[in-house]
Amino acid sequence: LTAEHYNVARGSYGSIEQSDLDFFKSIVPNGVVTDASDLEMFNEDWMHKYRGQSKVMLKPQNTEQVSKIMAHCNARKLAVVPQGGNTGLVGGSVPVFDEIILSLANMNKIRHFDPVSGVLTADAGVILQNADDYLRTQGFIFPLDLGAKGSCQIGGNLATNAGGLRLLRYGSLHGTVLGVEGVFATGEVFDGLSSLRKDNTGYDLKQLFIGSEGTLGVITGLSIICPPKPNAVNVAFLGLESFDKVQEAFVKSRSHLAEILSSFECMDASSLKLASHHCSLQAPLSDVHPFSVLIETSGSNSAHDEEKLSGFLEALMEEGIITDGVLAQDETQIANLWYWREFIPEASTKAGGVYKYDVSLPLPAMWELVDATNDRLIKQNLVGSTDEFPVVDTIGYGHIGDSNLHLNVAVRRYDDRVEQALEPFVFEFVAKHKGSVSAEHGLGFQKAHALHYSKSEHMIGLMKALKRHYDPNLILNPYKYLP
Ligand code: FAD
Ligand code: 2HG
Ligand code: ZN
Repeated sequence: LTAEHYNVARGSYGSIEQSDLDFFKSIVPNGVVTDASDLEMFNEDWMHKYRGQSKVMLKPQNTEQVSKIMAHCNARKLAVVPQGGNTGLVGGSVPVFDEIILSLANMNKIRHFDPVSGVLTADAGVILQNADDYLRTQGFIFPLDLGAKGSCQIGGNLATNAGGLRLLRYGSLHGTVLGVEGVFATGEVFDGLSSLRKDNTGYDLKQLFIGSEGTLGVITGLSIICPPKPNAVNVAFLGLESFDKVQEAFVKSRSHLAEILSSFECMDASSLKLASHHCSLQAPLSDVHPFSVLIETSGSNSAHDEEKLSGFLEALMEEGIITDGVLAQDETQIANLWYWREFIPEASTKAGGVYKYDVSLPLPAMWELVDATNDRLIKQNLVGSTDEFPVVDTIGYGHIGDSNLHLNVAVRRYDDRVEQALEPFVFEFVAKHKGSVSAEHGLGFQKAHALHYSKSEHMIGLMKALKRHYDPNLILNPYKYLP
């Protein structure tokens, strides 16, 4: 879908001229991409939902080049969209019109690692998997993990303030990131690569970059505190009959497993069925239960952790909280169990497209939203197994430990009737429960207009003032984030 579809008008930005291209080539001789076929995949988002028409992508190799590019774009009022791995799920990483794509892909070096403090300093364009692989060779791990780790970049993770699969254990990037190096829209360099754990000297300005989705500045480097690699990791996959039982299991897991609990993920039967439809692996349990939960523990003593986890599972079984369950016996089984959870986002796109909602809600209201959405789509005669119906299925899954639900409506094609059935219905439900319309994926293009469901006019006014201060010509990631 392009901008016309959404009735958005191009802002009064400059258009790229030959003199701009000459300037860019003088700054990044091998990093100016103008070939239309080379640009195609960077103009389209991961869901194949949003498509821009950028004619130029720039690939700087260092912060100084980014600074020169931004200063030029600011002077010429050329709009810019920073792009990492382009795995974002809210249409934030692709141009809406002809914005210049500023790719961080060539800024991909690990700069420094301190094995005493566990602080990693790296370029923003390092792929998350590469950062984690490197850290593992040093006996550490990256404190964030998510399904897109093979393509997303750590700078993109900061820009979206990604939450991921182990936030309940390692906390949010607002806590683990110790320093940011960035470039504001004007070209001014923000030299904030601290590696101090404690630093109460003044406003914590680096936080401006975390979760601002490239609307205030471009992240070029970061330092982050990383936890030691756990010696023992165990994973269990459980079948449960209701969401009430999921909540009981969660409460108990926190008290019984306590410090070794590292993940508590949940998916409903429709999610698993959709995944199994597109995957040849054998399902973890013989039946598909109304709810499945994946529990992971990470600790330092394998025998101790195994004993704790199996004792916990026995107790859940005896108390009738779980109906069935399996405990992975080796690394391959652990990977297979995780696959069932991590594959769901991809499976959700396979029929043709997907409408994604990523919300924070009080736990008891979570599956009320999934059921209400499903009922609504059925009542409006939009769901069916044949081609005349746009909707294939409505699925719910997510990070129970963080009260974060992913509501996905898998469709054969994008259809305005579906979007109208979903919005503002989903947002109003979330607002009624004082939740958040964007828990971890951000606002991007998709949810900029929905910010007021979670934030007051006063808050939005303050955000706009901040935006005007750091990006006076509004050239960074326009049409996104703020209404
Ligand atoms: P992009 O998609 O390229 O960009 C995302 C946004 O950040 C854009 O607005 C872009 O302009 C901006 N940006 C990117 N790099 C920079 C930079 N260096 N400086 C300034 N702005 C920048 N998210 C979660 O929170 N938890 C999950 O569990 C999770 N799982 C996912 C699983 C899959 C299969 C997929 C496809 C996505 C998932 N995501 C998840 C979404 C998540 O936002 C991204 O995967 C990731 O954080 C984005 O990184 P990226 O490098 O791809 O950024
Ligand atoms: C996940 O938790 C990601 O798997 C993606 O945040 C969720 O695709 C989604 O809706
Ligand atoms: Zn998620």
